[in-house]
Amino acid sequence: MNTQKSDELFLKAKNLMPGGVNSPVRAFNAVGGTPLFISRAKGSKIYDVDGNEFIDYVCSWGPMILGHAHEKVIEAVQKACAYGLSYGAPTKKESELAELIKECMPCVEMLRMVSSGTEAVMSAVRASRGYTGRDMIIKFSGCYHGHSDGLLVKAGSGLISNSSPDSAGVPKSYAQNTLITQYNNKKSVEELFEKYGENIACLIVEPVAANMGVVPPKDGFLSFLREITRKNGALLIFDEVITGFRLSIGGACQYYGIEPDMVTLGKIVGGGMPAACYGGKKEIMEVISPVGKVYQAGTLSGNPIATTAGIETIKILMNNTEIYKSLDEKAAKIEAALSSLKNVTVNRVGSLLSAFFTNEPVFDYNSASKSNTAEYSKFFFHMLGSGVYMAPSQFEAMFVSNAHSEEDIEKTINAIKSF
Ligand code: HOZ
Repeated sequence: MNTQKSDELFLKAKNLMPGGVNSPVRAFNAVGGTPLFISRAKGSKIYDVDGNEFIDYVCSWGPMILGHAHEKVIEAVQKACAYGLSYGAPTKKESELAELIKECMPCVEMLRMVSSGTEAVMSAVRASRGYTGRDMIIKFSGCYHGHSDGLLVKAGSGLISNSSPDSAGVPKSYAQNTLITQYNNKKSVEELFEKYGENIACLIVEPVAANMGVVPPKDGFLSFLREITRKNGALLIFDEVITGFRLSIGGACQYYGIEPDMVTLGKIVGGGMPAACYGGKKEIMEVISPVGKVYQAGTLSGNPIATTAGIETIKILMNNTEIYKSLDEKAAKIEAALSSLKNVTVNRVGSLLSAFFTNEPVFDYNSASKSNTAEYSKFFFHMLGSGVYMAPSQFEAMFVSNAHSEEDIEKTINAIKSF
């Protein structure tokens, strides 16, 4: 495969941006090699600057559920651009988008638009603290909730409360209020509530973990989280940046039939453009300024172009919910092919899936970490060479879109089987 132009652009970019990229995983460090520089995308395909074509299973890390450059979305965005790109003032469209989200996710009685998933989670956590008057939060090892200081925290050894920063530049004091526990492990959650229950503002969880590879919740785990948070007066926050509008029109809340107190949604509410939101019960959301005392603001929040793309995308999904069945069927075929590989464990929920290069079950961060990342890297380059673009890391998800054709799926399956 000729990658000369990508290689040249990467050399130049490395002098301009840390690692040549604007988000670390794009640098291909986890698989080695040089990242492809993308020039365009349409439907199920993504094209690099050297003219190579790939079937895309990154889908901009999820939101391109309808495929790239969907005609209706692009048409609406182009029309909206003519009316101005940003006002920093309220628009009718913000309420239109909020109403659509509310209709799909009834637990979201009120919401606030922001620009990224990181911002949504950071603000939701602040709201939970403002609402409960408590400082501590619980997160799970391996669940990723963006890069705000209090969430870039890892478990320390020994004491269960001994968390530490997971990035240079995060003060130890920020880590102190973030309690880390194990995904799918009820006992570890109970221990934290027993010890710190009165100080815990919220428990935040990816209802299907998708940032340590895809790790589904065990039966009853999410309802257990619902019960224990309620019992202890803490808020349950579902981080649906990845699962929202992907597992079902009502996200993981609908898929698993659980009603969290708050939800965070990302990129998909902007149809892939920079938009995100957090929302929940009205009583909780009314702690946010200017009604309440929790401050949060942003010029680009509710940006008219991103809002337009979000409205169009969500409307198409709402009017065509059979898409979810078809996504599930396509992903199941890929799952079956991946499962035929030796020493591979496949986890899948709907159109989200991961092939872990380990023959042991993967149910939390420790079990995911046992994967053979060198083998994943070989697999990644084999797929790339076969015209299939997957996440350049063992610990990211594979996303199937409505634009993936039967032919795309067949080609993907053949590429998997020839590994
Ligand atoms: N780790 C992010 C996805 N889970 C990467 C986003 C990006 O590089 O665009």
